[in-house]
Amino acid sequence: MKITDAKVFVGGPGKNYVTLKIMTDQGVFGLGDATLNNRETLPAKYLTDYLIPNLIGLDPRKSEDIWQVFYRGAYFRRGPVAMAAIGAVDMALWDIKARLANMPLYQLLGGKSRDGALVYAHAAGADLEDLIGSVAACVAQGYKAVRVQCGVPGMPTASYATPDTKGGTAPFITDFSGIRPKTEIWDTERYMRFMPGALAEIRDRFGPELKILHDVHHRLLPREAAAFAREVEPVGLFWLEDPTPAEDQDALKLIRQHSTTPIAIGEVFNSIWECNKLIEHELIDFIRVAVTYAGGITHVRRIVELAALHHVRTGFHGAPSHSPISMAAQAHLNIWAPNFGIQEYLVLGTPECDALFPSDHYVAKGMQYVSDTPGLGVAFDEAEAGRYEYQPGSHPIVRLEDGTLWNY
Ligand code: CS2
Ligand code: MG
Repeated sequence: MKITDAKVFVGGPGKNYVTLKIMTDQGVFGLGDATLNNRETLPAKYLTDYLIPNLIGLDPRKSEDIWQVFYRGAYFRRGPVAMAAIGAVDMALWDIKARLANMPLYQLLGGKSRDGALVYAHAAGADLEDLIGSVAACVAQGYKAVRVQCGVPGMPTASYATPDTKGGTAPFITDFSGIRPKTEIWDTERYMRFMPGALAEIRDRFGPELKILHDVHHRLLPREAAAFAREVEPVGLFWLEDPTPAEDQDALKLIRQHSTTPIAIGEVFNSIWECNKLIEHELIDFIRVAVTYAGGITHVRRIVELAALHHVRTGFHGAPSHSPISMAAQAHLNIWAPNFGIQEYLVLGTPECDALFPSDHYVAKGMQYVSDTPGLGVAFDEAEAGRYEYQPGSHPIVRLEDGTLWNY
């Protein structure tokens, strides 16, 4: 069996999804997602210029060897661009393998460990009252877990993932007015004074059953993060996400020494080498990697297996930047992983997105259910894809009031 051709499509409804399709001489094909938010053309180029020419003629069933060749053979290893491109190839090869076996992917991983996988929705408000309305809307839809982000009084501009005005919807991160980023202003002191009380108020309003998550988005220094995690302990958060940047894996020790608030980290990691210490030293509770830019199913499964040895549960990234293809790959991992925790899930299901990526996976009452369609269980309508093209966009950057660049 041989790979005969592969194509890359960039575009989609409101997002630049990077979709890979690998064809074989037996008519079976596979799909992968290489979307890297606001850098989408780069994994696409890595695929067309290097990986695809090297794939032609290979046996698509050798997914492990192909992964090793692309990872080690590059000499310069890792990084989000290469790992997103390798990840897309890997997903497509697993899709082919499972289609050949005539089984849904989760059967090849070890079968179902649960009927449905818990997901969390996003709630956001320009102020606390606005946020309470947004949380209530999620609860009314049956979500059992909600990430809450709130505008901070006196903060010079709306901060991460909060709407500028009341009643607004939380903005998608990408600004499609161009590739030059807008600037948000951040003030740690205002945030630290306000947010613990806001989280406590959400707990009071919605009671003990609701799983409350909060994303600090790398904005605090390790000492501030430790103080914050300790202060919010009475709220009983499901998790506190990215309290401080984790490039310095040892910095997380300080948080652990001062607090038992569960910590979730990893959405920006591309490999096991960025989280092995966090996992082995049990400094986090949830690992947030994504199959897209952490090297696909082959590599993320390795991270999940390491995490399982250390009581670290999964909480894969699921921002709307991921296409339904990688969300499906994650859904199969979630339904199998013995150490599954939760899945971030943003309603992708616009009619346009469903038309481009038809699938029978679904979310009901805050749980995700995986279809038994062989493979990843997602199709790709190439005629629909022809309606879209790449739109340049950017993430904001963050500065302090005096102009110092800060962490987005
Ligand atoms: C966020 C992301 O979902 C999350 O937890 O941190 O939305 C993140 O801002 C984007 O993926 C950046 O591209
Ligand atoms: Mg996050």
